Amino acid sequence: MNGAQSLVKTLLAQGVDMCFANPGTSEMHFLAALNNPAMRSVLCLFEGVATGAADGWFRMTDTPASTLLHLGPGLANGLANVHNARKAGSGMVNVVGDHASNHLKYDAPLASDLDGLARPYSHWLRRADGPHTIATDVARATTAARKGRIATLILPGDASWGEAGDPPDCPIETPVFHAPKPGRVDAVAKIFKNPEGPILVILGGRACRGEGLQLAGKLAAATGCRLATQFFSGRIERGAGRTPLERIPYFVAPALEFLKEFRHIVTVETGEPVAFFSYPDSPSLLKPESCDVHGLAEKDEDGAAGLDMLLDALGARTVAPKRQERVETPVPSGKLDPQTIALALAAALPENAIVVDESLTTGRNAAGFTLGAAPHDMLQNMGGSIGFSTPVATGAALARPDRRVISMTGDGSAMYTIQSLWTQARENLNVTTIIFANRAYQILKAEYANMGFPELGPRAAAMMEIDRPTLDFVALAKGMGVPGLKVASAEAFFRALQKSCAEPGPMLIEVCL
Ligand SMILES: Cc1ncc(C[n+]2csc(CCOP(=O)(O)OP(=O)(O)O)c2C)c(N)n1
Repeated sequence: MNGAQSLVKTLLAQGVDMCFANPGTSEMHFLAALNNPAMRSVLCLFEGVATGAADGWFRMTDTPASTLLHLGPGLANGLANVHNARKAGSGMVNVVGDHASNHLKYDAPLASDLDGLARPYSHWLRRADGPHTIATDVARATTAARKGRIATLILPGDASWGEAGDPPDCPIETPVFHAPKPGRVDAVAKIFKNPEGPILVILGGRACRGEGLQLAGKLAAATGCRLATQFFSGRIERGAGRTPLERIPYFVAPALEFLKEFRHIVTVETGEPVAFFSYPDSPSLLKPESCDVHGLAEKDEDGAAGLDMLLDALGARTVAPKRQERVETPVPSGKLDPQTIALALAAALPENAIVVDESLTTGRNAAGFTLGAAPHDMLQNMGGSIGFSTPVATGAALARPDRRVISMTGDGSAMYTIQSLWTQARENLNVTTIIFANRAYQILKAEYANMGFPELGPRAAAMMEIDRPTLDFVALAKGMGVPGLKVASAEAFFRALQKSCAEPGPMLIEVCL
């Protein structure tokens, strides 16, 4: 058994059976080892698709995927979506091939400071010493990744092709998220007993779904506190029957307005709300000065356990949770605008869809319209690096082939990682890609004004308009094997959505705005 075979065998033994790959010469032994039928390998035509797909996979399985990346440049191409995954707490095991150790000193064309590139983005980083230690390296990497961390294993050619012997048995270590200390819970319970004003509980991480969400629903029902998320969340379970969560607005002025009434903010697996960007004469922290922030559970703690302890302290464990009613949305008609788009989505959303949201200006304020839609999961970009939706949708669809994935993206964002469509066609994935084609980096125009510029000069405007030449997304999709439709009215959008959900496989809808 060589090092690469030992690596694949250990990944499988550790429960990692998916590899998003973009290989090169230094990974040929790894490729050969991927012939193991237990390991599913999926070719991505850009490393940012591979790392984004690994993010989507983790969000829907709570288990890491591996990626196969080619030396420093391959990793560099994938880093933007590693950044997004890191912010969302999505673990992955990046295996990055490198030159054999004795070749590095010659500074061959693809040699670079690979360790230096990987370090700031990796919670766990190791360069394999040799074939014999690869199995234990992989077991440690997967342990870190299962906890939602970025693990990067650099695999020099000689470690890959050298004799490794049988890999040792490395038991799977189940990740442990500790409950918060009782003293912290007691302090929060005191506030609920004597609040001196309204309380907002902000949920993040794993607390936005499953048990955590339900316990938060009990807390809201028992105490009348409001429940919210930050503007972006990794994965929220929402829709009819789920505990509804409000959303703190994106821009500073409406966020200040939203938060101004609260005397206390209690955070669960997240921090206090901060502005996405800083602006001249505008605050970075969004809560009012008179508001106190209390951390019930930190990001790497068990928020559900904290909420359960809090409910116990308040004697409210048996209260029925607050739940969202089903809202039947009539099919909208007429012009396409953010509201009719959101209504069409709410009307067409199938049960248990996975919505990946990079809709930017088109969908920014639309989330409220889908609160009462059929139950679904919502995945959002927590790292702000665009080119997120199409790869994450690809990974989510591979993770949950039984569910329809609705990937919503602005036309500018779509162009970063559009080749995800090719992987979706090749793997016949149930993804509906919706492109909001407003032919501009629209959000940046608003940000330009927010920075205080009264007028948009022609040269600055040209850097934010993507209308010349006109991007034909249906043609692009066709070229990658994905059927597509252009729509120009709310009814046509609804019908296209319905059609895409009724037929297996990928489809693209270009929403002409
Ligand atoms: C990697 C990266 N590069 C650049 C940006 C800056 N940026 C933020 S939004 C945006 C344009 C988004 O345009 P589009 O997806 O069409 O959405 P719209 O604003 O038109 O709704 C850009 C370039 C970014 N966030 N990430």
